[in-house]
Amino acid sequence: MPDRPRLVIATGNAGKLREYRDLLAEAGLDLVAFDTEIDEVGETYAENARLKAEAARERSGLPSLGDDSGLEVQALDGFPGIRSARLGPTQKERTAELLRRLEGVPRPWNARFVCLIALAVPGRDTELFEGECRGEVVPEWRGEAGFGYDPIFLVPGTGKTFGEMPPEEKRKYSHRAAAAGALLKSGALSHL
Ligand code: ITT
Repeated sequence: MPDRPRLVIATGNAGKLREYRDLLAEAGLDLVAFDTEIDEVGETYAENARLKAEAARERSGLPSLGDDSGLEVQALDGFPGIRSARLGPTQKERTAELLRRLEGVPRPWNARFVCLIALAVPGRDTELFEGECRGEVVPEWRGEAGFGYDPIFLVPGTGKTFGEMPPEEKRKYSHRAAAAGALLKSGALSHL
């Protein structure tokens, strides 16, 4: 059997990597994880996703995918947004810090998750794909599935947080699944 084309997933986040292994399975690629540890100095998700993907492409010489994502709470003017990974040293602390900032703010705490994927292939212009998922932040931690803010993000109409959903259910709604779906549909992975 011929070798499958390789695609670098430029992340140090194990939760993201797990999701890409599932979401991109149908593309038949050999996914390789590589944490570029670059400074996320961009002012948008798109810029940061591009920085990650292009750094991985430069260092590996291989097609590379960068993901920049975050949670935006409407009542906090979109905070933490692109700073979602920087609210504290552990996810428990990041979640607690977000809930602390929401104390006294009337509910519902409408929010959305956003995911930007950058695909950087040697010899090609970098391409961008976006996905979002609208929902509500809840004040108590519910469930242990997924990663990040999943246990406090309630998905409308399901009665469940992402933390209470198995992976196959989260992928029906998630911002990352939407972005990965757009990437697959574009055909950009068909000829790597
Ligand atoms: P890499 O940059 O190495 O990929 P990171 O965790 O630093 O990993 P980001 O800068 O894109 O990634 O930060 C995204 C943060 O947003 C992430 O750490 C989570 O806290 C949160 N987040 C993103 N997608 C999420 C999801 O599907 N579920 C829960 N939280 C998510």
